Amino acid sequence: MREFVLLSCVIWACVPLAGGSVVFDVEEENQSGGPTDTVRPEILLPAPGVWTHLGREADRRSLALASDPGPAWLGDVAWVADTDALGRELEFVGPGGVVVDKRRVYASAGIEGAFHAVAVDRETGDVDWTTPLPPPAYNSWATPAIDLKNATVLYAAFDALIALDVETGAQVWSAPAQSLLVNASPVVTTDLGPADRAFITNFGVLTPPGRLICVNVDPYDAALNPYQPGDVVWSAALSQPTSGATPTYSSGVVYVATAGVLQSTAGAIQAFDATSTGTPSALWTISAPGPVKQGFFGGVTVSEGFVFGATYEFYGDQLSSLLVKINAQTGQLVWSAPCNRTSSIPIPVGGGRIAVSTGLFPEGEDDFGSRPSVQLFKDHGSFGELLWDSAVDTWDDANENGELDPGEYLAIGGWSHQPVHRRATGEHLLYVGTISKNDPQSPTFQAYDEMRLVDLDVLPGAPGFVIDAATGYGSTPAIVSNALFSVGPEGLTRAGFVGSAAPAAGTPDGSSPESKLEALRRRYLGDAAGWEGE
Ligand SMILES: [Ca+2]
Ligand SMILES: [Ca+2]
Repeated sequence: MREFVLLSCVIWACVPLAGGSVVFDVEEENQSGGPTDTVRPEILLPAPGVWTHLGREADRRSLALASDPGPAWLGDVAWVADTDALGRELEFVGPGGVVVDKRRVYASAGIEGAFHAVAVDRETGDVDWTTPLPPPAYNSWATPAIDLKNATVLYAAFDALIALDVETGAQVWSAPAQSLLVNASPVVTTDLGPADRAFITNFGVLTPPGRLICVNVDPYDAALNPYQPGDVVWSAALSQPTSGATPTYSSGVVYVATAGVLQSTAGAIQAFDATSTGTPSALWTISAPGPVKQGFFGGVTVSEGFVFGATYEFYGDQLSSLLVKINAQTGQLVWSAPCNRTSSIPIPVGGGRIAVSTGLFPEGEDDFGSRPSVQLFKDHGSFGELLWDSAVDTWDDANENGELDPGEYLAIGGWSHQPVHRRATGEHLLYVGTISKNDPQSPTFQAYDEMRLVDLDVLPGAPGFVIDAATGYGSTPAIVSNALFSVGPEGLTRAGFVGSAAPAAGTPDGSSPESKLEALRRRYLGDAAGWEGE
């Protein structure tokens, strides 16, 4: 079913339808036993306490800082939002992520069969407003984006990018995307002064390929920004067909990864000048390398001058696809390494390592040769090396058939999921969900239903790798302060108590060493005081 969805997206033509302050994060010593990395500055997130994009920020690094650590225990569920103010059931869009500002969580849900934007109070779980939107094309699970400066939340819905007022849900503007929008999540800039922009790619198969759409989001200024909010400033043809091509932005440049045509034309990564007022040519274009024609079905991240992306290859096993590292300035390939198929965005996790959420379960009679896993890679500068695969490295072939069967390995991650890296001194942790296996009819569109916090400095299978686990939610999380927000089968869940509702930290009795979880919980709860309502 899932393969059909992507294949149909790629092969068969579909009817065209309708600046914040810079702070520095000092990378701590490599904890993995490899060579110690030099201390280097990173441009970091402009504001704690908000999560404005898929992958948190416009550069989509999926990084939660020590000041935004997430919940102490994944089982500390503060609330589950499952009905609107009228008591109508909310059917949240399955694998999609959510975004969070200081007041609300923004998500997408069906209400009585109609697609809606939904805003939920982040402290109480009450639904503040709902706004009907055009239906998602091909069950798109795009994540919205928040334009903090203009107080709007942007939804990629059917064939338009739609901006809603964060306070009321009223439509502020709608920009035509010239074709359908499928699984691509919008990005919005905050560092272009009077001329900030939002970007989205449309869905394009065969001919014509998809397009990158540039939309003005700032107020009209005759001299500095002669566009109304919602005006399309330009749209540029991409070099290859697109499906799920989430744009990423960093330092004036927009990056897009495209799918190509299955097995015949490689996908590509392209960079465009985000400040252009005329239709720009690509600053550079690089095709996915290798003899097998690989394609990108998700986004990329930009970190320390490099672009990381990963392909989804339709055939083969845990190493059928490619993780690539590209020089963001020149577009030159630095290295590529075999990885498991995914549309997830690779996550630089410190110590010169990159984590990727990958794979899927067999569906009914179809075994795609891939299993859900987190793969961790080491960036050696000129080449990349797979350090471990959480499925393969926890596998006990109990029935001795040479296959990774259910129950024989730890199942975490999935191709349609964006984990979150939680970094603090001496710690490299990952919040990661597990792709659903509960509905064999349409698992592609189901919410993930397990969430774990794992320690990337421990080998999978070794004691302490899984620090904590919870069931009931698990789709792409957003983390602010001491809370984690994630969609699950029952609704939108907040893990992490609100303010004074947090229980006192447990006190180790001294009879046994304090567990890592207990230590984390004690520190998080101590650190978390006063975060809510900042
Ligand atoms: Ca602006
Ligand atoms: Ca087996």
